[in-house]
Amino acid sequence: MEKELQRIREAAFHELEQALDATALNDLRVKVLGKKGELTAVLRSLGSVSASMRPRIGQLVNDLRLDFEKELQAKQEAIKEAELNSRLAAEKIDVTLPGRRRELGRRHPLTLTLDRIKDVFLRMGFDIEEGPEVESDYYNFEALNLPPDHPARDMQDSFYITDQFLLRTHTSPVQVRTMQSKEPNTPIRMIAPGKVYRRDYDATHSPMFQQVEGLVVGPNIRFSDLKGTLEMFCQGIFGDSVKVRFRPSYFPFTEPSAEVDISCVICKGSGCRVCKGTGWLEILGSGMVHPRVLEMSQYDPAVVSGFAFGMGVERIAMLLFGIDDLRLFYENDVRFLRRF
Ligand code: 2NL
Repeated sequence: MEKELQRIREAAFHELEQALDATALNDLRVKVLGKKGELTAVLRSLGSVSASMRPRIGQLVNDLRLDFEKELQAKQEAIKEAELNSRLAAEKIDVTLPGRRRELGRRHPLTLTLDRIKDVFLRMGFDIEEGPEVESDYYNFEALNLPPDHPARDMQDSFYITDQFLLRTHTSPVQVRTMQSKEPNTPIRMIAPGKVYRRDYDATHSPMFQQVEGLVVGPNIRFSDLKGTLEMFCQGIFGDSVKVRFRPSYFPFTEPSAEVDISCVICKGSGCRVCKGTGWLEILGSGMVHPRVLEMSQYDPAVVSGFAFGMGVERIAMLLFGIDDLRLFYENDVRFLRRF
């Protein structure tokens, strides 16, 4: 029996040394001291030991229990301390390390361009109006004097959502809504910037692009007002030395209509690849508001007249920054975006 106790003692202390964590220690405690443990088994078998030996064995069991408990507790504390130390080491922060550098963002070239366009018109006293991107057939086409069979209404060219609703193909409906929100014949001087949608995609067309349209209505608004305003606009964007010319054109919502060209910003008019040798670049469509368009929004063409215009923001940005592929604006390649 004494030998058996000696073996239990050696094994228990050996395993105690090997134990690496709290779980291993607890397993060992149960194995040695537990109700079904080794020491309990020895006490149970005390009956088979001679009465003279019993006190000695009992003493040995008690000594072993006390020694083991003491060591076990010491080891438990050591493990707890080691765990705490490793957690503190993991949480350690080197306050002398340099900070992480944050790269500054910058504005998108289309935002820069649109801000410049808005700024030029704000200086001329224009208001900025916005409206929904999902529009009804009525605001997008009908109120603009586009007959039901006009090719611009084709399902092939527009994103229809239902029979009567579509993604707006220009921002003109914002001008129509503005006229209809006012007392008839109230003077208006506004621009409508925003996203528009057409079913088109190549190097010079995107299914979503940005447009700025403008509308000026009031008593005695004449073609000379259109010319003066758009000339001021072109010089405000491209510089005072830019030349501006007006060419006859056609839009269903204006009569007469004119296309606006500027002298080529690349070759200054001598002819190059960008202006296809002509020395001129087309940048705006414009015209005097068609009497039918005024009437449909309760403005009386006998009392007021007006002019309107429209331009693509991407096209102006391409000319301002010398960009040759419109798709670059939407790819968000940081090497492109960093240039501005
Ligand atoms: C272009 C041509 C244009 C208009 C837009 C307009 C709006 C109303 C009444 C009359 Cl409410 N006209 N807008 C007029 C002429 C041309 O845009 O080339 N856009 C990119």
